[in-house]
Amino acid sequence: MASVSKKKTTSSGEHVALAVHSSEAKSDPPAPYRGICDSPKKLAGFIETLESARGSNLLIVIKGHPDPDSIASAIAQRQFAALFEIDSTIVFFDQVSHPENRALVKSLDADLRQYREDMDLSGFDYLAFVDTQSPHLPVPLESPPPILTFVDHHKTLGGFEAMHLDIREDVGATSSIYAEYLEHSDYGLEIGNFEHARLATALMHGIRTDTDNFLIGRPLDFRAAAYLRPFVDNDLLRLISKQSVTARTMEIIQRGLNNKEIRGTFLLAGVGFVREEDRDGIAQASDFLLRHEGIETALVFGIVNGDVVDGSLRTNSATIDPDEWLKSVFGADSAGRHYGGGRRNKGGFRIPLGLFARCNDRDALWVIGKKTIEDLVLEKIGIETASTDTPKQN
Ligand SMILES: [Mn+2]
Repeated sequence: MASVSKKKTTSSGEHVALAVHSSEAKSDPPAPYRGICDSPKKLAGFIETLESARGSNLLIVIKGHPDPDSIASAIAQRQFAALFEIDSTIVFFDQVSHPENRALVKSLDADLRQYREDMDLSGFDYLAFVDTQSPHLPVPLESPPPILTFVDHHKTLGGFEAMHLDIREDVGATSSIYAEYLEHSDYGLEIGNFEHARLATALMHGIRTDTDNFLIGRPLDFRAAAYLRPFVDNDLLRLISKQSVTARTMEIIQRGLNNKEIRGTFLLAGVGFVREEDRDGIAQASDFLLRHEGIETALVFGIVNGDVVDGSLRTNSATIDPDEWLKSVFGADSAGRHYGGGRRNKGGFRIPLGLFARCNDRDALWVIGKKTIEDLVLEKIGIETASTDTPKQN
């Protein structure tokens, strides 16, 4: 297999790394994935084009509502351009509407500019388009500069020219094409480089969303993902690819909002009965309510599956250690197992209702459960407030 791809390299005469696994690498720790380059000519053209524009300034255009694929592609284009001292501005015209995409832009610190009337788009040497079918600007320019690069995976419409044109209809995401440029050029990603990790994460997310999480991925999408994998920041990827909130979780959050009790910087909310399969909604509600203005600690609880009080604590407080705090509030069962515990800024507890689970009056059961939790928590907060905020009485 390796010899075939090596042959291809030499015959094309391009110094693009195509080799896969050399025989000696087998015994060593696994080498980073190296795939086959689909289009070494396109890659060479891309690099040459950037070189020819060295020192210029570039307007990178995202058309339509920015989505993860177009955002990641634009960032990749900007990082490539920067290697050739090309100064790039990324502009988009339609609002970043989806909350997940707004979170993406924010967490990537992507510096995308939304077009405004007073923005002057005339001073750029070149334009670059990513992840779009046509190069027509929503705001027509009087004398549009040449198109430096046009990289896309939609059905090609033709009818325009670009110094570098790379349209691949058989690829699931434009991000995959940029990943191939990274993998097979001299400008590959490096482990431990913060910017590279962010770019890899953005590209991975772009590929995932455009391929329905690889369900409709094409070969290049999988190869791109395999290449990006070791550079991806897993925490960041998790953050930006958070699934949409389900309707039932939304309802739990709403109940939390309606029933919240705030004491100082502490928020406590009982959400009533929750189905087993919606248990995660309690944690999500806690995550959400922690964002309430002025709140440092949120604790949300409910009765799950009719037989256990389940609660979730989230805190930004410097003084609350969730593990210690939950253990001291709820204590342990007769076998010495604590009802709660946690880690740095989150924790949870589960208290079985035991015999009370057989109570047919759900309203009454909730009243007892809620009162018990509230009393314990408020007592604890009361003690803490008394010991930290108010001077001790003599
Ligand atoms: Mn796309």
